[in-house]
Amino acid sequence: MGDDLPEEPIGVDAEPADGASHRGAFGEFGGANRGLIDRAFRERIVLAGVALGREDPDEVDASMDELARLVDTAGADPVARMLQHRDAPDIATYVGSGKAVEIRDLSQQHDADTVVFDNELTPAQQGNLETILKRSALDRTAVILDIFAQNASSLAGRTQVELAQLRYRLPRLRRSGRTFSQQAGGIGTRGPGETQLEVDRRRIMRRIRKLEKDLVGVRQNRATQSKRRRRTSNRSVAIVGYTNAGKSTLLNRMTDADVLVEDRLFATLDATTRRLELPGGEAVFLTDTVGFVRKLPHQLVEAFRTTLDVVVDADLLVHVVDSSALDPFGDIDAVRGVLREIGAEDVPELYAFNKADTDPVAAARLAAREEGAVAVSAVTGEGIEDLLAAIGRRLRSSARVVSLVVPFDRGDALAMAHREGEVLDESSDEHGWRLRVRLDEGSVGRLAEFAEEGGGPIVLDSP
Ligand SMILES: Nc1nc2c(ncn2[C@@H]2O[C@H](COP(=O)(O)OP(=O)(O)OP(=O)(O)O)[C@@H](O)[C@H]2O)c(=O)[nH]1
Ligand SMILES: [Mg+2]
Repeated sequence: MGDDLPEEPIGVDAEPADGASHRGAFGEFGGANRGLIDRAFRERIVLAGVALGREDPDEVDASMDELARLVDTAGADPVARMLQHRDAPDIATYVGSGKAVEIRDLSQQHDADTVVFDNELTPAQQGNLETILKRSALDRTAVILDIFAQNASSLAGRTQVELAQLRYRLPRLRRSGRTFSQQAGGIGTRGPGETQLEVDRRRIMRRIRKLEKDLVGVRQNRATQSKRRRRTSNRSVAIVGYTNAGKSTLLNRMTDADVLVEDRLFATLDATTRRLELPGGEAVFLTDTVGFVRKLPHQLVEAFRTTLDVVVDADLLVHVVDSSALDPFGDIDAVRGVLREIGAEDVPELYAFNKADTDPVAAARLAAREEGAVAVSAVTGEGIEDLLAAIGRRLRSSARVVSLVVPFDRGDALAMAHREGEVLDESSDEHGWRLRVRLDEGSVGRLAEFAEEGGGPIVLDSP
């Protein structure tokens, strides 16, 4: 057993702190087997947002629309929304306290169990709001975590989601004042005079440490796999984009991958890699991975580092955009924001404006605006040949990531690698300095003698 928690769900039976009798269980964390939301019935949810200072009203609207989709995906019904304009958030309650009372009345009118805020709430704000609203107050982060928890299927995916959930829960323990298990801890964990809260907190911290340790192992395995791939001369292309843009459909269309496609946010949480042959005969590794949204919670991005490594290390990103979306440029900005956050902003990017079958004019117009972009339909196959050709062209002209081993007496070569390339990773062992560097073809040629020799089997990620 070691550090493992017992399997019983966490906090399901606890009464709401204020004793209010609402049906909603949305807001309760249920551990690995249970999401945030009670799907025994569709909870009714009021959406609340704050437009701060000079925020663009269209963007605020787009963000609220997206929140409505997120709530729907999580399995609940958005029944009303309320927006407040403020210069700055209220420290205690995010919205003004008068507004909070209005939101309570609106929730009563609509018989809503829960209010979801479009902005990240501090644990204190969440607690204060629940006291005023007399029902659960959640934020966007909690909803996204809930969807992720429902969709995670692989071990790595589940581990990453649980880690993000627990990190979210930890500072919120005090607020709830709820005991999350009568049998917490067991022998040896409950010292004299120790409160349930401390026991809960210690258990969660122990579990977090265990998950972090597991992820280090997963990450090392992935790194070994990607290193083996890199030893073949095949280059690595990652499909990125807004959730539901058609990334998995595109991977399936271009390779024989059999990745789950669904009209649902965050259908994919794991990375799947397949070999793809370009028209010139050159082979590349193509990877499909998790999609992004606006205001993707930082702790989730942090927790998904393992899955997102492949994006950071790619030679080229194919950025898939749903051309029939309401605000494709807002989607693009959201994706670029996450790419910056994970340190992938310098990886060359090729736009694929997808779903051209639904709106060919919009797709063509969007593709015309971005250098080298292609309009495609992953469903009909239209434009795919152009996309393959574009990938080949971009790879030939762009920098690639290579592994170098530079002997200690070749400081000049080390300096050259730093000067001409972007060093992603540097360490040393008995053979010399080991680097992973992004270099253009000219520099690859100049440093060719230091390229790491390789062999070994190529291991593909399991689907
Ligand atoms: N009409 C049309 N629908 C498409 C196209 N590509 C994908 N779709 C649909 O869009 C929805 C989402 O497709 P996915 O491939 O699952 O999208 P994704 O980007 O992988 O989404 P996540 O994994 O959830 O982030 C599905 O209903 C697809 O059938 C396309 O070219 N045309
Ligand atoms: Mg997908």
